[in-house]
Amino acid sequence: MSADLLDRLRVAVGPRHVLTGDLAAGHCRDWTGRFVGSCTAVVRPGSTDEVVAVMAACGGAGVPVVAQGGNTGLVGGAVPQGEAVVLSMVRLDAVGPVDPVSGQLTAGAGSPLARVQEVARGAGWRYPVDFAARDTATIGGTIATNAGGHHVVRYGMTRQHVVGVEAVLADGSVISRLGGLVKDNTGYDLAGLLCGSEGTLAVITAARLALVPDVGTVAVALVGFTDVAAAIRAVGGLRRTLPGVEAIELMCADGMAAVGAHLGASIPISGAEAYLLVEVVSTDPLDELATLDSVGGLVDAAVASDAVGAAQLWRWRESHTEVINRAGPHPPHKFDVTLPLASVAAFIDEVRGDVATRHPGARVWIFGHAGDGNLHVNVTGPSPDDTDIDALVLGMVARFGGSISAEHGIGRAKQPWLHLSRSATEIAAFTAIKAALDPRGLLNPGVLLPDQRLS
Ligand code: 2HG
Ligand code: ZN
Repeated sequence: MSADLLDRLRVAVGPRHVLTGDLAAGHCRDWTGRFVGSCTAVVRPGSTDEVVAVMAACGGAGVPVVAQGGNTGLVGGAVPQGEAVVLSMVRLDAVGPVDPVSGQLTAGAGSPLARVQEVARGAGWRYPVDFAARDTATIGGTIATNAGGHHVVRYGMTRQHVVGVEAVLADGSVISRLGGLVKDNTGYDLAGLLCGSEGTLAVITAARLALVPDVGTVAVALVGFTDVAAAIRAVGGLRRTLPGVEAIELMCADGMAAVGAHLGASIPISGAEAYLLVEVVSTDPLDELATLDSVGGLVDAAVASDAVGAAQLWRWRESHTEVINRAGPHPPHKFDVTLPLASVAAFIDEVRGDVATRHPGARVWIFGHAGDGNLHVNVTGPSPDDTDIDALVLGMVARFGGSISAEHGIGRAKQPWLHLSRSATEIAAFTAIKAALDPRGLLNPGVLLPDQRLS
């Protein structure tokens, strides 16, 4: 079967774009190294027609297809298993042009996020979805996970910016809605459905994206607080008093110390137990940030209003993922969760306490997007397959009324825990949608929902 399928794949995309063996290995593990799988081959289609041909070949052989963008996801959602074929989207990377009238552009699924941001800026617009993996993460991946990032507090998640998509369905047919109509209430919103579907319903090949005007200048403040509770209490006031606020990010003292050691730099302010990184974009961002003086629990603040200084302050936030991944002894267990904002401080106390009791050698790292109540709880120490730690943290999130995934998706990491955030009726509806669009269960099986071929 495999040799025959490989032949068909070579015909579909050209022999140079069918990778096997060592060349495919890097596509079979996630960025953290926690999730490792296997595949028959990695194929790199160069057009939507080639994606269709790959789907036909894999469908004919009954082999699963796993779409993969930059492979920067953090829940194992793009890690193939068994004999799956990885559909690497990186060659579908055409971006633009920007339509100056509507402020929209069309991007291929494999376009790096940073490239889309750059093309938008070059035309006086911005694509506001942004996060540290911007150079590698692809537009298709950000849509498949409904990515969030730093600017959600002002601009919302990826779904808010997707006007339409082109996608190949499991049977090889193509849906295409790239005309850019903002108002279009003609039935089910298929683009919206594919946002956050994690490659389980269709393969996204391109998207029409809505941009926002690139106006104002940026200023960033690193603000130190006496403790996490004070930092979280400040969030509502910051949103009310800073009309141009674009990001309110949380960091803790232990994470900042580890980042400082990694960067070989001293934290720009001292004496704080918790930090908020606050970004403002407006006509006079420094004037807005002057109001910080009156915030309760504030210890000190460092402000940057030029691009270099702002980037330096952002390094303190954006380096967390890399530093934690190196902390060892194993890749971290990553819990991207949302809590009701009022419960964030109590949750952090309890999760640190319970992990210390049940896993004495483990370290808990917490940072995230305070403006959205989105915490990135990382635990290092437990081995990759230790599910007790997953049960502990995610169970606690559910008890606090939170969600077990804020912005990374469910993937493989949280598939067994979906019931903590979704009712049996909701999961039944998900299963019915999956069965309707992918009746043979060949699209990313085992991600988000159980592998239906096994039931
Ligand atoms: C971020 O906000 C990303 O930096 C990664 O969502 C979070 O590494 C993480 O846990
Ligand atoms: Zn994040």
